[in-house]
Amino acid sequence: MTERVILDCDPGHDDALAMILAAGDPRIDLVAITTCAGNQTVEKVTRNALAVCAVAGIDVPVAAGAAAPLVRPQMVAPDIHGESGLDGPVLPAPAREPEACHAVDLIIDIVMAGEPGTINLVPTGPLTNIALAMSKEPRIIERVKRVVLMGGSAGRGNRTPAAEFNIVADPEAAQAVFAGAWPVTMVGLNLTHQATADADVIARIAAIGSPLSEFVVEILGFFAKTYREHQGFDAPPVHDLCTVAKLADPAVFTTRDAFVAVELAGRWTTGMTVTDFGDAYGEEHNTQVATELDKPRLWDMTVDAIAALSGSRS
Ligand code: PIR
Ligand code: CA
Repeated sequence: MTERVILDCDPGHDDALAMILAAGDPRIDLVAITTCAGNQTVEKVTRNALAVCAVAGIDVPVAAGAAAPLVRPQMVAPDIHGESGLDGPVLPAPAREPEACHAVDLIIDIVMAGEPGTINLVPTGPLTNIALAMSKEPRIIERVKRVVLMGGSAGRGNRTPAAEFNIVADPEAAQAVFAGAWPVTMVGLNLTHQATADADVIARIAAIGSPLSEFVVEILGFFAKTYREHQGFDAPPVHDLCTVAKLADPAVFTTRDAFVAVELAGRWTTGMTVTDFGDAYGEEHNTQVATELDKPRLWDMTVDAIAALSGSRS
């Protein structure tokens, strides 16, 4: 059985890896890619998504979405992802045009046209498109199989001490998604900081020896540099990749149920994903929170996916 996925992303170095795994892993049926302003403007991240599709031979609809958060001013991340949002490799010309429709409408159409309980939403950027889709067509909430999102943290943040970028970039949207009556998996920094692309992994990818593997090595090279300079990491954590990996193989990380809410009114903590594994607030546990990563499993499937899209075997 394959998992049907709509990937809602803001590529983004780790988003690009998520796209590649979603397209290259036989256990995932990538139905569409939608984009949201986040790491860069929606124009830039949509262009980047199309460029990744061209390099990787990904042939699915790509629709551009929200250009700005629901209520707050826009926040981008050029320190980590560069001015283009995907600095490092030379980006090829897009091989296809974006869809004429808005990402929100594409999400609604696909979910409403599919059998109930068959479509997974995988957001790897701010949650603006997902929140807009929920309010425009609330019936998607009971039809979606699961939301597996990269965002938040059960511990510290990265944009601020309390908050992770994707959540603090549009906290009102994130709160709506966590509060929705659908199954949510939070793949937060407490998990994704375990998912580093170490030297051995980069050597395995390079050994595939294809234009795509070279592209991935260049992506990881740039990401490694900014993560070293700005976050003090020895190797870059490939956050977004972990969401798709979970749907390909649930054994890739463990989860614990918790109540998660997004702080919307904090003086210093806005965008924090307050995670109650116990019963401190007396609230029903609404989220499966990612906890322990099986890192070899993550990289084995990722190397295999890159090799599969390269037309060779690893
Ligand atoms: C990564 C991101 C944004 C800011 C930093 N410092 C690092 C992007 C990644 O694409 C990922 O989806 C998420 N946001 C991690 O915070
Ligand atoms: Ca992202």
